[in-house]
Amino acid sequence: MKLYIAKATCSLAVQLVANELGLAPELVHFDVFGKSTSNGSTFADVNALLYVPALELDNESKDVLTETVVIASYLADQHPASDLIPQRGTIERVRMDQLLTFVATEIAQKHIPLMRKLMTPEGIEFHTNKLLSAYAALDQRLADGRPYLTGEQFTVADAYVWATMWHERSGVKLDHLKNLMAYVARVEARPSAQKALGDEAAVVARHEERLAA
Ligand SMILES: N[C@@H](CCC(=O)N[C@@H](CS)C(=O)NCC(=O)O)C(=O)O
Repeated sequence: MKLYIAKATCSLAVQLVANELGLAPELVHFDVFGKSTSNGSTFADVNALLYVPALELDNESKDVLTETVVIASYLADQHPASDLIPQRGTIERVRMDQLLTFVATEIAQKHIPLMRKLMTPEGIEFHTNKLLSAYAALDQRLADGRPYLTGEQFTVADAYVWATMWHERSGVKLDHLKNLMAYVARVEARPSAQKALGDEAAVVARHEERLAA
């Protein structure tokens, strides 16, 4: 499989999930600003909408999956024994899909215009308050001392929240959310997260070398 990623973005969630599962997709870096890729391919041929993550499967038709929630869920569903996601059709799965959609829409997509400095002062205030409420809801979930968002078990939702902790780039202050910050450090300490960061840095460096050559 080929996983298209960008530096410090939601694609880290998919990398982390792949690492938890012991998968080793080939990583291709897409520069979201310069639009080039680390292997010289044209990213528009992979995802015409020009965003990551995108996962090219190994099947005959080389299907490409997009959307962080879909890719992370697909990989976890292929390996049910990993317990990274509840089984489809259960109420636990519905709750998980609810949580993943919440992270995608109320966190990840609220950050992006803030990080890119695209907003009016009113827009900044609106998105900042939305993010504060969303993160406070996660902090509240963790207030009973559970290690991960749904309890003892690490899941794809934890991977996604960790990958979208962009509050510093967005200028959103979260230091008061002690449960959340301790939880994020716990996720980041997992070998799968550390490997994701190291692999990302390596492919970004290879891409930069290629551009400089
Ligand atoms: N709906 C997509 C959005 C993914 C997305 O926003 N990706 C960002 C990085 S986190 C990106 O590649 N942005 C480049 C762009 O939109 O130009 C998802 O949830 O996966």
